[in-house]
Amino acid sequence: MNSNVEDSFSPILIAVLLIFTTIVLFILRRLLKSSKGYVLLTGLNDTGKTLIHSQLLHNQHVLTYTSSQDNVEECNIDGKKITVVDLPGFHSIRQQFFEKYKENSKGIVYVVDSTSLAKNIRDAANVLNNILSDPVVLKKRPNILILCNKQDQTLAKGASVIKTMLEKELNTLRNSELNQLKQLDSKETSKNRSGDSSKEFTFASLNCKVEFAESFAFNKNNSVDLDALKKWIRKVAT
Ligand SMILES: Nc1nc2c(ncn2[C@@H]2O[C@H](COP(=O)(O)OP(=O)(O)OP(=O)(O)O)[C@@H](O)[C@H]2O)c(=O)[nH]1
Ligand SMILES: *[C@@H]1O[C@H](CO)[C@@H](O)[C@H](O)[C@H]1NC(C)=O
Ligand SMILES: *[C@@H]1O[C@H](CO)[C@@H](O)[C@H](O)[C@H]1NC(C)=O
Ligand SMILES: *[C@@H]1O[C@H](CO)[C@@H](O)[C@H](O)[C@H]1NC(C)=O
Ligand SMILES: [Mg+2]
Repeated sequence: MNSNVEDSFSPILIAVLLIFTTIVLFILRRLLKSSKGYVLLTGLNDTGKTLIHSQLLHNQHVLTYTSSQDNVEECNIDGKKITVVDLPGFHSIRQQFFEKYKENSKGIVYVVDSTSLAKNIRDAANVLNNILSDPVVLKKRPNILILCNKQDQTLAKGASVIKTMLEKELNTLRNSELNQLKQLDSKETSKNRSGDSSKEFTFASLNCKVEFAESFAFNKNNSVDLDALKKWIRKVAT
């Protein structure tokens, strides 16, 4: 009996065990790596994404220009290392960069310029709607933060006003999409489907969690307020 047990711990068995353990560890590491989540900074151009990213990265005000590239950096958010991606907001390249990162996003920050939202409400709602109705987003349900930036400006609208404005515009947008679908539908099948156009759109009715926060990445006194954003990032990326 005893000699049998000793036999089973032969060098060959130990070698096999070692190889097996190595393979398991290797696979585990790959799995952990691929589930690593990004926090994305999205939104229209000129809303402040690149400046926010620079402030998160090295607490620094930089001169920014319209981005044509993605900025992927590991940021130290109050002692925690999290990869934050700054995406270009220009309309013709916006989508292709979002496609690149959406699969691996744990959190999506939608940055709004709180001083010019009234003027850009159509575009702002449209781009937000594209994110909210993206198949990958619907499936993976990342946390979403609508960041009302440039709060240092006196004309900036507050988060609750911005929430109402976006809900109203998203409601209009979704109803007109629904009506177009209905028209197509009635032409093809002459069925009378009851849509839910009577239901007003609210962020609360969505499947994923949407939160709102205010920030500024710059002001005349060289101060910033990104506390709410940092708190949210820490919460989401753990
Ligand atoms: N007053 C004020 N200005 C800001 C703030 N954040 C950004 N800006 C300014 O807004 C302008 C646009 O900022 P960017 O960070 O380049 O904007 P972006 O979202 O990266 O724009 P794209 O790269 O084109 O998508 C710059 O002149 C910034 O200095 C803010 O909180 N307050
Ligand atoms: C932002 O993009 C729009 C087109 O989508 C353009 O008209 C506008 O000039 C751009 N703003 C800046 C500051 O680049
Ligand atoms: C289709 O529904 C509308 C109201 O939603 C109604 O007025 C209309 O009569 C219906 N048509 C048919 C063919 O059922
Ligand atoms: C900026 O500084 C001035 C005086 O140095 C102060 O009166 C003002 O309140 C400050 N503004 C902000 C937004 O901190
Ligand atoms: Mg930029």
